[in-house]
Amino acid sequence: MPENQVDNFIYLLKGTLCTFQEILINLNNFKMERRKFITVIGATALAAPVISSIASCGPGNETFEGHNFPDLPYDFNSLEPYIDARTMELHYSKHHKGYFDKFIAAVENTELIGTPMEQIFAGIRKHTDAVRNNGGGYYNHALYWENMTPVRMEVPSDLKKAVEKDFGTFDDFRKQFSSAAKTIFGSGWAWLAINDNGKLFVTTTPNQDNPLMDISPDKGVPLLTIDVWEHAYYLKYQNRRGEYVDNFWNIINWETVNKRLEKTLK
Ligand code: MN3
Repeated sequence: MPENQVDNFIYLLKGTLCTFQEILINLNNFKMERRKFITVIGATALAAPVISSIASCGPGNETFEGHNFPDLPYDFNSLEPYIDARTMELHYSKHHKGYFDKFIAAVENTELIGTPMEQIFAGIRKHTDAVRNNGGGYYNHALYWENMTPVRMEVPSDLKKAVEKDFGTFDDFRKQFSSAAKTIFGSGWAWLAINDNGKLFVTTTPNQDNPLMDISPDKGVPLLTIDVWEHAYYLKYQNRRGEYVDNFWNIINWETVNKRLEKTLK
C-alpha cells in the first residue's frame, strides 16, 4: 500500500490513460500544486484543477493559479504548407513550453504566481529579466497560436471597418504590418494593437516584449501578432523571412482578432 498521500495520489492515477512515467513527469512539473494538494487534500476547489491537469497528461492544460500552458488549437501539420509540422512541433513543445516552465519557475513562491499576465506586464519594469522574457514568451506564443487557423477566413465587417478607420484601407494596414514584421532587426514580434483611445496601430517589440508592457514605447492591447524569431520559420524558409510573413496572411484567424477587438471595446 502507498505510504503517504503523494504515493496514494500517484497510485490512484495509475488507472488513467497516462503511463506511470508521464504521471511522474507531470507531478514534477506541478511541484507547487502538489504541495497545495497535500496541504488541502480534500478541498475540492483546489484539488479539481490539479487532477484535471494531471489527468490530461499531454502538452497543454497545465495550470498554476491562472497561468496555464495552452493547448495548441490544431495539429502540428494543420498550417502546412505555410508553416511546416516540424517547426510547429518544436516551436510549441520546446520553445513555448520552455518559456512557460521558466516563467513558472521565476514566479513560483512569489505573489506573481496568482497575478494575471496583463497586470504583471503593466508593471514589468519592477520585475526581473526572467519574468519579463519568459512571461512575454509564454503569453505572446499563446496569442500567436490562437490568431492562426488552418481554415481560410474572411475579415469580419466590423473589424474591417475599424482597420479602415485607422489605416485608410485594409491593404494599407496589410502593407504596414508586413513591412514592420519583415524589418524587425533581430528577434521580435510585430503587432496590431489598440490603444487607450481606441485607435488601432501597428508596432513591433524586440525579444519577447509586447505592447502590454510598461516599458513598451507603443502601449496597447494586442489584437494580432506574428513571431519573427528565426525559430518560427527557419526550417522551411531559412533566411526568407519575407516569404514567411507573406504566407502568414493565408492562416490568420480573423474571428479571434475580431473577438479581441470586441473585448477591448466592451
Ligand atoms: Mn517563438
